[in-house]
Amino acid sequence: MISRRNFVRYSAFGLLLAATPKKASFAKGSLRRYKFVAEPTPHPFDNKSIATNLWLYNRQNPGPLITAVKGDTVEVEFLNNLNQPTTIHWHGIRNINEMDGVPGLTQAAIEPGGRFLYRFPVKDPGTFWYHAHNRAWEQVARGLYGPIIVYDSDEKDNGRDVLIVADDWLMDKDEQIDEDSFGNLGHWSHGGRLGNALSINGMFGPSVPVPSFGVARFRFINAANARVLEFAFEGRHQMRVISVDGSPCRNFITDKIILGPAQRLDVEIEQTSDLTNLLEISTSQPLVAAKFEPVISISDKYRGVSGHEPYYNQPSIKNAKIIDIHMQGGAMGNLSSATFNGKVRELRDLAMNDSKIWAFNGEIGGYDFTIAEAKLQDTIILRIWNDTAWRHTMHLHGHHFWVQSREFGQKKRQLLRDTYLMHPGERTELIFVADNPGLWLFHCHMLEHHASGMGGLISVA
Ligand SMILES: [Cu+2]
Repeated sequence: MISRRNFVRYSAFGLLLAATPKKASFAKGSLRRYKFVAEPTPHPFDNKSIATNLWLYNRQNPGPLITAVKGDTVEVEFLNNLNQPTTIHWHGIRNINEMDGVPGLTQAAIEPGGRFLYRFPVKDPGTFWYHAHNRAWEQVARGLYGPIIVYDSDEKDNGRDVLIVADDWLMDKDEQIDEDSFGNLGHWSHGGRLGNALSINGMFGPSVPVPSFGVARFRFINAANARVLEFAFEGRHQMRVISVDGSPCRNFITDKIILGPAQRLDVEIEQTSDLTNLLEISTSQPLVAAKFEPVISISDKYRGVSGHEPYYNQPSIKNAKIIDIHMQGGAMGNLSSATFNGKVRELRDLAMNDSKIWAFNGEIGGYDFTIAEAKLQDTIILRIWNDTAWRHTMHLHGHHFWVQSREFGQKKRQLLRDTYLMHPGERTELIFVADNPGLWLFHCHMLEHHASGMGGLISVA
């Protein structure tokens, strides 16, 4: 297991990041146009080390920030200048199916040199992100992702939004992406490909500008392949969680947050003048993830999200359709054989010959594996048992689900999410109204787990 997190060298370099987006003051229903090019790009993570060869959108890590207002349409003219096919998935956006960016399911993969026009409405205000979805375990690990902020119609950024995009990189001794570890079965059968370097907004240990006083809203995004991150403000300042995965939640106070891969959390801090460092505390050795750089805010006005509601309330489950999902597999698991392409085979054989390690209900998942067939407007309960020795972040495309979250300590919290961090042995129910027609993926967002069998389809017709 690689747990070296060589953070000493990531001391602050005083590099200011453009952490806050440009003022958003466009009218409701605007067309928000972007042009993205994916291409190999050398990227300096700090101003000491040599550049690392990454694959990036528009030569940036994170990729360009997309901002929009609820009700807008986002358009991204995309060119693939990589040497392998790719697609872009707009994570957490309740998208139209053919814009969801899943290769071989909602569109053909975009070949090298190929173009694709993504165009879709954004219906929900909140913090979202986008990332490559072909060979995601490699393409995301090489840097292909970026943030999306959708404002509510009565909101705008006034310099009090602080974006924190966190990633976990596995680097070799030459400060390059550790390519030898791609496809490593040890990683795939354990907790995924864990890194040894933590970036915030594309930098190791950067200075992040925050308003010098008053309230601020921090938008956290975990872009890591597999690492579950935990953050606290040095001095254990209290924060108010106001939104999860782009859905306003019943606010709660905490002094630390947990974020599985692909999850987002928005928190408010009452008084930014108290802030010094952002700490990552998931290991026994807390790391300084970023230092805060006070800047004079352009405004002392701040409008919170109190009064904002999730896009739907928890539905009645009286006539719900229950789908049982028994998750098995991985190292130290109890799965000895599973069905793959219609044939029952030993797990050892599947692992060695096909890199398949995880199963739902005894079947290795894939794009031809249907978990559930729903009719439009059905209420669905995914009754899941994580019968493995590992955590998993279960992500549903095209919908958000209600869950009694056990992610934040003892108290259960009723949350509307698109990605849920499940603990080993946990049984839970993900409840949603199937109101978006199409074929949608349901999969673990530890990207190596998905590639090795932990995923399937929910059809909504
Ligand atoms: Cu998983």
